[in-house]
Amino acid sequence: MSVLTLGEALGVLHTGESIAHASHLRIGTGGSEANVAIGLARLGAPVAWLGRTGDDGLGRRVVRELRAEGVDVRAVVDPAAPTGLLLKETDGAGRTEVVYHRRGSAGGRLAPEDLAAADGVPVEHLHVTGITPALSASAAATVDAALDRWSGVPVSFDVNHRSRLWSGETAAPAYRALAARADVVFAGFDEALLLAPDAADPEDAARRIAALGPAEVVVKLGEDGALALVDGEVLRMPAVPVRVVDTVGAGDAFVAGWLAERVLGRPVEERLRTAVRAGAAACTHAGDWEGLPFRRDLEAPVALEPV
Ligand code: CKP
Ligand code: MG
Repeated sequence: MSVLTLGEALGVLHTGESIAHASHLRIGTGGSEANVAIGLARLGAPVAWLGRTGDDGLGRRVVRELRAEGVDVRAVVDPAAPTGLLLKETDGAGRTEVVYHRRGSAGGRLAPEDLAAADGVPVEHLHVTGITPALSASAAATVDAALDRWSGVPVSFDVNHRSRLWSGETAAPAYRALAARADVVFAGFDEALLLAPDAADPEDAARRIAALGPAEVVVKLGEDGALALVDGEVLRMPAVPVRVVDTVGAGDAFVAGWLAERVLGRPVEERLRTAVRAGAAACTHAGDWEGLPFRRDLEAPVALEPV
């Protein structure tokens, strides 16, 4: 049995300084759903990732890295478009600026027929994000087709609003529709407000989102930790303070932590604890996924010592 996640994986070029003056870039890979897949694999949850890549070096790198991390890769190679790219510059205080070069990319050309690449995967849970429907009409249709195809399995939806891809106003109805079909919704408070604009605070937002359908709503509050509403019960968890190198990928790590414990049948408190710790661990690395914890990292609090 396996989690299936689908979306666009990208090449990542990053620098610890302003890109206007940097002379060197480090190369890596990213893409929210691919990051979540790696996080799940590292925490011992079987997982498959499905997406389109270009017939190019970046695409081969994405596939190789995911495979090396233990993800069952179901890549559709698109000879007519390149693998997308993002540039990431980070200042000394961990503030990160992201620029996409993904318009017309292979990942954004994801189409419903690509779902056949998942044939044979024993899907027990489907994970999607709000990034995929922002990429193109066919990518949006693929998310809907996946929800139809695996309609019997639990679905998680990470809002992951990207204002560089679409406005909150345009995205909100799509997010509400996905939340209504999901069993688990993940959102930052700002994202939760796109789903529940009248919410007074994170708990109120979670309750309003739960009223759309999902039994589990998890609101990520950054330095203030996280709040989970599961079957009407609220649980809060403080953040783990760490030396922040780069927060990109922290949300995906959090999601992977929650989902790993969920599919392994662990209780709500354990899901939230692993999620918070995974999110913190991810902040200590410059790469989008390299800081994702293995089980032993969660058991060794020294790796996450407060600064
Ligand atoms: O919400 P997160 O910071 O965890 O997401 C990071 C990823 O897919 C990153 O790897 C990037 O490629 C993206 O989100 C994106 O499309 O922005
Ligand atoms: Mg996120």
